[in-house]
Amino acid sequence: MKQERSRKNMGWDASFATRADSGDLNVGIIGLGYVGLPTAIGFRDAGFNVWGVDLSERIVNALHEGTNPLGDPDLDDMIPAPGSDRWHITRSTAEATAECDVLIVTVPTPVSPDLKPDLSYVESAGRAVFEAAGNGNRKVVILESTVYPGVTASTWLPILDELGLEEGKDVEVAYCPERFNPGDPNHGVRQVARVIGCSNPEVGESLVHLYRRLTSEDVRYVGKVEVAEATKVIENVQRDINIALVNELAQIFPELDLDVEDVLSSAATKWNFHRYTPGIGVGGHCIPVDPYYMMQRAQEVGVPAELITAARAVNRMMPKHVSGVLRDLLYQSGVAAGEGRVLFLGWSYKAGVGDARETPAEPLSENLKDAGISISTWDPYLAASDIPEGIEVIDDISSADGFDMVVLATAHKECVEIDWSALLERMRTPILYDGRRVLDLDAMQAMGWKANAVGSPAQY
Ligand code: SAJ
Repeated sequence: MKQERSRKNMGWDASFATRADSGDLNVGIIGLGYVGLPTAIGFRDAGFNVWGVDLSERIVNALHEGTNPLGDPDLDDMIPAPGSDRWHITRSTAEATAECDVLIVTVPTPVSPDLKPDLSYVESAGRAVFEAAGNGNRKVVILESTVYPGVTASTWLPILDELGLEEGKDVEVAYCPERFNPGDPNHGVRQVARVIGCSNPEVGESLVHLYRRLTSEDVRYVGKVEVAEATKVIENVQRDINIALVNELAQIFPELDLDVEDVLSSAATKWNFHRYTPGIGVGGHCIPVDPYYMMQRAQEVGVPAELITAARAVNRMMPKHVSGVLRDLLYQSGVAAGEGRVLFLGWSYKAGVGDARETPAEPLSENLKDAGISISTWDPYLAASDIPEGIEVIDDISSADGFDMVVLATAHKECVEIDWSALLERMRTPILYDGRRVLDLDAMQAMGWKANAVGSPAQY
């Protein structure tokens, strides 16, 4: 087993690429969340000595016990056992910075309640690293969090000036966007292509060697930091716009007595038609967030991001649109205002993961509750504590009884595969609404459900 190097004052030098190729580097990961923890595990699995840093005592204690502190079940059996070699977990950024050649910052970049980018985590993590970087070590500091072009320079370089640190002498700064896909074992940190931006091409090219050991996919140096920053944010902007298109079509086609899924499936026979699926809304901490970064940057340079803004508005309004359709279905089926009982199958923002961040189920339920409708939910991936106050949590789907409508809010496999005929028997009113377009509506209608779905003409 390779002996861990005890060399202090680590950092970049001409041997960096060679050391990266042999795994002979100490790599620190700052922020052990949905991206940082898999990244830390990935670098350790790739043979590097890893220091993982998180401010959360809960996360650090769980990892010291060898347990998974996150809701992603894919990580359950990937957490190194206590005492594993090349695996150091600490709450101290300074300790990791002193021990590491490379510090990778994977902290959250949320948007504030007024939908402005919140860069406070990036700023504070960078400051903690730079304060401990020392002089002359050329510590490599890589930001992976999703930002917009210019954030690394505008947030970190002033700190370097304040601390009297110099790029190229005391630190090297780079940007390599995370492309981690929660709940998708085929696109983990070891199976996704990466791009690296750095103002110093020699350093940038040497970092290709570092990430080539992490992932089996393409890794390339793409030029200055801003190129890599822009790459990631537009990847998710494009996705938001594409989803907004099908969500807008899902509002138009039922008025033409057409099912949007029939039209989309037909259009998908064309070689370059990209298939997206309408839903109750767009959740998560990537797609509904990242466009605001691009919008902010465009506004700063005086170029209106009209399409990006409009698409974001369509997706953000989807839960409100769907709640109007659901209320109409209930009332048309004789359910008196203020008396309806609705069951959400799934609450998570995405199938196969236990993550309620920005889930559209929340605004949808709030709109319905405002109309006096009571909401219950069953989500096998979430704990009761993940569900907001005022929503009844069902632990066992076979106990669900007396509802007027069931909404498939998240296409978890477990939700799609429930015993639909048994549930039908226990419904007070047999209204079904497929919010993720994964059910066979004809089969459900034949079973006895009033089978409805986002983008499908109403069945009363
Ligand atoms: N959604 C739709 N219709 C679609 C696709 C998604 O309504 O056709 C909804 C989902 O239900 C969810 C939201 O959009 O509420 C986001 O879904 P997502 O599949 O984009 O999943 P995320 O948010 O986990 O996005 C991540 C992103 N990965 C990174 O940022 C590294 C995204 O870039 C990936 O493309 C995406 O995973 C993926 O491919 O699954």
